[in-house]
Amino acid sequence: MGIPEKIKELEDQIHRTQINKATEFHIGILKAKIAKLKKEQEENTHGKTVAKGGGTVGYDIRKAGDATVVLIGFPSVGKSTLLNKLTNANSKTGAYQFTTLTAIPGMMEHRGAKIQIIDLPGIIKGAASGKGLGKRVLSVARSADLILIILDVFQPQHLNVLLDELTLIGIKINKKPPNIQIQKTAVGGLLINIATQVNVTEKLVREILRVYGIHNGSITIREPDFSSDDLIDVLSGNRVYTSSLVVLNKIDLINNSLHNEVKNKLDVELLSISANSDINIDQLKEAIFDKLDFIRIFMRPKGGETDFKEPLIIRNGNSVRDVCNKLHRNFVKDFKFAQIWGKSVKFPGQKVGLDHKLMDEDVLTIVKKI
Ligand SMILES: Nc1nc2c(ncn2[C@@H]2O[C@H](COP(=O)(O)OP(=O)(O)O)[C@@H](O)[C@H]2O)c(=O)[nH]1
Ligand SMILES: [Mg+2]
Repeated sequence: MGIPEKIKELEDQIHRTQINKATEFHIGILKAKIAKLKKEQEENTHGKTVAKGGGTVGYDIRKAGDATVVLIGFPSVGKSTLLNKLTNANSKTGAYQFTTLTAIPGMMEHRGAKIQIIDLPGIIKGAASGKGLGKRVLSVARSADLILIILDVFQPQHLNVLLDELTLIGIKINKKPPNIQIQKTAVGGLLINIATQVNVTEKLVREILRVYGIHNGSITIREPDFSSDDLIDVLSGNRVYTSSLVVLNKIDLINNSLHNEVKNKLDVELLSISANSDINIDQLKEAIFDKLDFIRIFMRPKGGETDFKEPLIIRNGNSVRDVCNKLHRNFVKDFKFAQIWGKSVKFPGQKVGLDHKLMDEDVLTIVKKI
């Protein structure tokens, strides 16, 4: 039996099983087996693509700017119109489906940050399993810092389809990676440490690890709402965790009461805009900027004056190393130490290393070896 058939059989087993407390254990293991097979399948097909023509999966777009945002939505919801509105790009728009057949990047400048925005061909139900250009489109989304989900006011029901497709390709929206640490060892059996009150039994954790061939090592789970799915995600190792923003477009075409009705039905945090009538475009720029969680760093050359005029824009959580990489490719190699004045240190001028995490408005001096 091939991998697809095995997956199908396990999925059928799940469908036949009633979901309740008594079957939780059984279903957890079935899910782990499916995820493991899918991972194998993914690795196989990837290997084949490379062997065939050295081609890459996804569109060959070079990341540029301080962060990358992708526009995801069904055909004709207004993605290209919006890209043209937000950036200097000129993406073809049209009242017919599939006007955009490739990925088109543009650059948006906002509050000193350069934000790359990528317009993608529309995706439809079944995209993750290869319908239309879906798989390639979604693989671009995997590398984005923020996903803008664009909806047409007349088709709000697309939201769930899009979320499902993103999940299927391994993109977890607005979720943090589960707090689970796994350390494999060669011998010694399994040490399972569940630090939080959870519903999953140690036995299930053990069995899921076994499906993934882990028989020795230690696992620490500190995830408050831990479920067996979280563990499977970590073991699959191919999930990405991305923030997203839902944008409702074409609100120029509806009245207030219909607008409210749509918003209530969707029941998610969203921003309503009109890409071609210029409604809430500035608010959207602001929302994108906020979601990307930028911080500003002021550089001070060694022994010189701080440049407060042109801050360096980085993401919250970035380290001195990230700044070095951004400034010059040799900076990490030549790095001796850094000094910081600001919120991320205990005293002004404190010396720090490459892994030190910066905070908004830190003043930073990088001292090189030579
Ligand atoms: N009324 C209205 N039409 C829009 C709006 N945004 C886009 N459109 C129109 O919707 C059609 C599809 O737009 P396009 O940007 O090509 O959609 P895409 O396929 O998602 O890239 C075009 O005819 C646009 O002019 C909007 O905010 N309001
Ligand atoms: Mg388009």
